[in-house]
Amino acid sequence: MDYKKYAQHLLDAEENIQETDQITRIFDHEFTEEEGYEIQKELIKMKEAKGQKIVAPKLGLTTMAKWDQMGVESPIYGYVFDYMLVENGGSFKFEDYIHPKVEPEIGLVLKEDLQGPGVTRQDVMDKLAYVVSCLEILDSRYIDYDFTLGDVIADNTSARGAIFGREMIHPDIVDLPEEEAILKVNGEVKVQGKGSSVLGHPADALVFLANRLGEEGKAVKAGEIIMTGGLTAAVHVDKGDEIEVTYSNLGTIKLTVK
Ligand code: OOG
Ligand code: MG
Repeated sequence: MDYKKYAQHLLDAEENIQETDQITRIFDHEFTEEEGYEIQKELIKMKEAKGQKIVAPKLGLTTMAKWDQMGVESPIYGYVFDYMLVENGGSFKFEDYIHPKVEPEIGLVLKEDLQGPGVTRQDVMDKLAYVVSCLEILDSRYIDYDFTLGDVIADNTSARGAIFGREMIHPDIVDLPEEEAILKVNGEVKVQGKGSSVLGHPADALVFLANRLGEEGKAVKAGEIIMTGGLTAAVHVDKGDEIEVTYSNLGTIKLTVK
C-alpha cells in the first residue's frame, strides 16, 4: 500500500489550511488502525524532513467525553511538534487553522524511560517526575472532524497546537484522578472534567502508550511532557476568543485567538 500518498494528502491539507474529506472516502478504502499508524509514520517522516521536530507523543480518545463526541472509542497516539507550541498566555491566529478546537489535558513527565510490554499503573507512578497542565489545540484536517479510527490516526490524531503550563508540579501534591480542569471561553464556563475520566486514571494513558510503543521496540522517554488526552469534549473557538483553563492544583493556562 502506498502509505506516502495518503500522508502527502494530509500534509497538503494541513499546509494549505484546507479541510479534506476522509481519506477513507476519497480513496475508497476502510483504513485499519495499523494502516493508520503506517500513514502517520510517513507523515512524521515528511515533517522531520522539513526540519520540524517531535516534542513528545500525545494520547487521544482516552475519555468517554471524547468517545461520545467523536463516535470513536479507542485510545490512540500521535506526536506534538515544535512548530505547534504556543506559550502560556500567548495567542494563535485563527486564519492559520482550519477549524480549531481546544481541550484541557493533564501532562505527565517521567524521570526514567518506560518501555512495554507489561507496564502497569504502578510502574508509571514509580517513574513519574512531574505533572503539568496542558491545553491542546486540535485542527482535524477532515471536514466537520468526521473520521474513522484509521483516518484520525493517519491524521496524527488532529494535532496542531499545544500549550504547557509553566509549573512542573510534584506528583505527591496532586491526586491525579481528582485533579479537575474548568475551561472558560470569554468568562463563561464551557466544559469541566476530572483526571479520573482518563481511562480511570491519567497514568493508564502512559500504560497504554508504553505497552503500544514497546511492541515497536520504542520507549516512552524521560523528560517529555506527554498529554494524556482531553478531559472533556473539545470546544470550538473563534477569532477574538479568550480561553482560560483553571486546574485545581496545576495552575492556569491562558490563550487568545487573534
Ligand atoms: C482526535 C484527537 C483526540 C484527545 O485528546 O482526545 C485527542 C480529535 O478529537 O479530533 O487529542
Ligand atoms: Mg487531545
